[in-house]
Amino acid sequence: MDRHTLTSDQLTVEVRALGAALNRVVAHTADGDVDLVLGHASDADRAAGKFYLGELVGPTANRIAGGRFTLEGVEHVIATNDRGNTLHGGPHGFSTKEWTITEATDDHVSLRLAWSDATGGHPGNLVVGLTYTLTGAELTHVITLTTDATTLASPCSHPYVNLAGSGTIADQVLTVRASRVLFIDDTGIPQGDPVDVVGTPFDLRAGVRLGDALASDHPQAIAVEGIDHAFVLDAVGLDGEPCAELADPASGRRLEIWTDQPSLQVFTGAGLHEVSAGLAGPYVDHAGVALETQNYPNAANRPDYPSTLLRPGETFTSTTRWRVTA
Ligand code: FUC
Repeated sequence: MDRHTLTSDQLTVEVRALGAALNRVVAHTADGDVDLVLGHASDADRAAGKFYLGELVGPTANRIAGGRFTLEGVEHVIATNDRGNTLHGGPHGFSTKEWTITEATDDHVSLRLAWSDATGGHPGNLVVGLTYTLTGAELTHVITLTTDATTLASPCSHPYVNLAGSGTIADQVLTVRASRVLFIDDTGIPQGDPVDVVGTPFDLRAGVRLGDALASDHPQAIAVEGIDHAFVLDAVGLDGEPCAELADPASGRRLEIWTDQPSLQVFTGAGLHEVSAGLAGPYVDHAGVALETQNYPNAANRPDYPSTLLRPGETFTSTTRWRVTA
């Protein structure tokens, strides 16, 4: 089975075995069906792509500086794939694999991947599980990971959202409950301590029109054509205030997100025009905003960040919940 589709009155959700990708989220609205996430028309396009549309990336989401880290006194050098760094698990990461769909019902789909990195040098034989559950207008995903040797575990789902269903996200309003952000060097690696967002274009706590963030003349925004940064979440947890909310004022559609992860990487989609075979044809730059619930980037090399270490006998888990109002 290469895919499975979940349905409720409010949403239709398609998950692909290749990359365990959330390939489609369709809202059933009064105006008809609207695609809320970016996806690929075919798995051939997905295999050729480099934007990780909806994929489950890992073992470590985001970047590991220089592809190097030390675990229990042993230095590991793993394959790199992004300006000298390892991005989203490297060239042979979870998202490049065909996962096995182990359970498929009307309201949930579970996938499993046994992964090791014979050529890339990553430690451990890992077993990853992912379950998407659809309940009405809520879509929850749970990731689990175990290992037989001390390793790094910080996988995440990499969906790009566009509540308008087409065009860019410029007129959509993003709220992120984070009073600190990680500023980055010119290869995307966080530098220094988390920075207070007050007085910067990265203060998203009261909601910001994404077009304004794209047009910002802040050096951190210019460098990535908008936002490609990890926000240190104030609101962590699966209840209470959502950590983030995206709203499309024109249609009234909204997405709220809760997570148990400590940060949210926001990527406003510079370069997406390279995806020529999206669900509905070619995408344009900023066709979606990636909202990635994960640990801090490069935590493997930063003892001051929450640890991504995983030992045999332990189970990593990560849960994220979406609620769509359409
Ligand atoms: C996000 C970004 C990266 C990269 C990738 C496709 O996770 O942090 O910069 O472009 O998506």
